[in-house]
Amino acid sequence: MATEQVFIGLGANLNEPRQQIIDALECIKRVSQLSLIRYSSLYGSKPLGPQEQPDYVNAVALIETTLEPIELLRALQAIEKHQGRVRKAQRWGARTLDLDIILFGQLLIETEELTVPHYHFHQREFVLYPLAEIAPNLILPDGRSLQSLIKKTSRNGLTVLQEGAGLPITL
Ligand code: ROI
Repeated sequence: MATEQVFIGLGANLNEPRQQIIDALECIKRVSQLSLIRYSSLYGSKPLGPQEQPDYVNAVALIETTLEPIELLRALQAIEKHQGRVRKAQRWGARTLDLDIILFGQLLIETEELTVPHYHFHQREFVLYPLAEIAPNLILPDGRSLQSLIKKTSRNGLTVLQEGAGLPITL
């Protein structure tokens, strides 16, 4: 497959969530056929869904890959599993690590396992603002600009926890 630019959303709210995100970025770097190009700061966000769970740490990463979408999904699921994610019955409950494919080049994918662009991301402040930090001029496959979505989405208490440069990662 040709090289595609892919944005990945990272989220965690259990077991030292900041460290979960940093470890996940390190793991992503080690996947073959994939390069980690850029990543956002770490953000603190209020839980979307049930409120009786801890705040989240969120970030977005840009990678380049020659993997097929389903192969990338499998690689990300392996990292989630490696970092102790157990899929629970409760929908929208707390999680040690969530890795979502937000955009895969300009592809539209709709299968049982994978929907790209990621459903609802265009209303989620904890995806849009980190995304804008690393790709401010992004245009979505449907022609909308990222900036137009941001204008419609409040920060909802989103805070920068740690500037990107604070991560112990060398690209
Ligand atoms: N809420 C926030 N703030 N961040 C997330 O990454 C996140 N992920 C989820 C649900 C449970 C929907 N809520 C979230 O999967």
